[in-house]
Amino acid sequence: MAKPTRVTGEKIWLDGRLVPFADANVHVLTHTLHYGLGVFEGIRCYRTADGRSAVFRLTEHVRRLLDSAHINLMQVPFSQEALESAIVETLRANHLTEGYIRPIAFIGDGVMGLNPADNPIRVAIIAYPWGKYLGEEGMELGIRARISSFTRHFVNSKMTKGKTCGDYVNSILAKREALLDGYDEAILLDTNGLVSEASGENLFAVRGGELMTPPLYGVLGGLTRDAVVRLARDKGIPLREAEITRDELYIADEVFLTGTAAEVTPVREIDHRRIGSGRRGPVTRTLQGAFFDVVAGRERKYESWLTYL
Ligand code: PPE
Repeated sequence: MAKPTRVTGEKIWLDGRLVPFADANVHVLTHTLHYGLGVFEGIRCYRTADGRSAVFRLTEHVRRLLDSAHINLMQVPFSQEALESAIVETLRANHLTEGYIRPIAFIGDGVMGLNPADNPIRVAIIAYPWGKYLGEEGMELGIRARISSFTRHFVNSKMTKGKTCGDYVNSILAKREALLDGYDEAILLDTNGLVSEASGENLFAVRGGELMTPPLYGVLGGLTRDAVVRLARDKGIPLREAEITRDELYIADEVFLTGTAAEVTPVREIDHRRIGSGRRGPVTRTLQGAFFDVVAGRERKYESWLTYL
């Protein structure tokens, strides 16, 4: 399991300007703090093979942030272009050549109550180093997961295409339960009892050389998921969106998770059942390798996914 490290840095972008790290504070009446209506993103910047640095799928992440805001009736007072530049500016201001970027749009203070009325929509961008989300060792050996006792929100509760702050209470309950029980990660079932996603990652399973992943309607449209789908197609690996039961995971040859933070992480065990050979399988290894080639700028075909600093 990766040990959590305290986030520090030099500057944070807040409402249009860079401020010293220690000054990026908000009032306790911040509406989002009380009710959880805010939206965020997770983006990674990588050192590329030629020694430069590039943000992975910047445009699409900012687009998803604005989509999340739109779903939640929040009007972000910055354009797509302004936010993209602000992210690059924040990385530079923190002298980061590699790291994680967390933009968040939230509702500021003013009135209380469930109607946030004219409270300001505020935006912060934080950038900081973040290593392997599920541990260095997990990337190669695979992690241990449990099926959560918590159910993923029903699609008409969650608004699955939004990355909404409050939705993550469900993920935190699942994650902490898993950690307290000695696992690395939680996999959540939906209200029909079918596999949806992990606490902060999409999920893929492999059986008989075929790749399966739960349909988009019930899960976040992960940009890493999308990258893996395309890379699988390039490699001629058959893939289908499928309704997956928990026991189909138990008998899968391979299971892996995808996410900006988790990248491509193999799962070696679920609920004390060994998955396949109990270590990173060949399909996972191929797709993980292909993913790291893309983010390192070693794949011409996907150059357009990289925004160089
Ligand atoms: N599902 C969920 C619920 C989710 O939170 C993420 C990202 C994904 C799927 C994968 O999406 P993408 O990053 O576009 O491939 N989770 C973010 C938050 C992690 C955190 O602990 O904070 C992330 O990976 O940045």
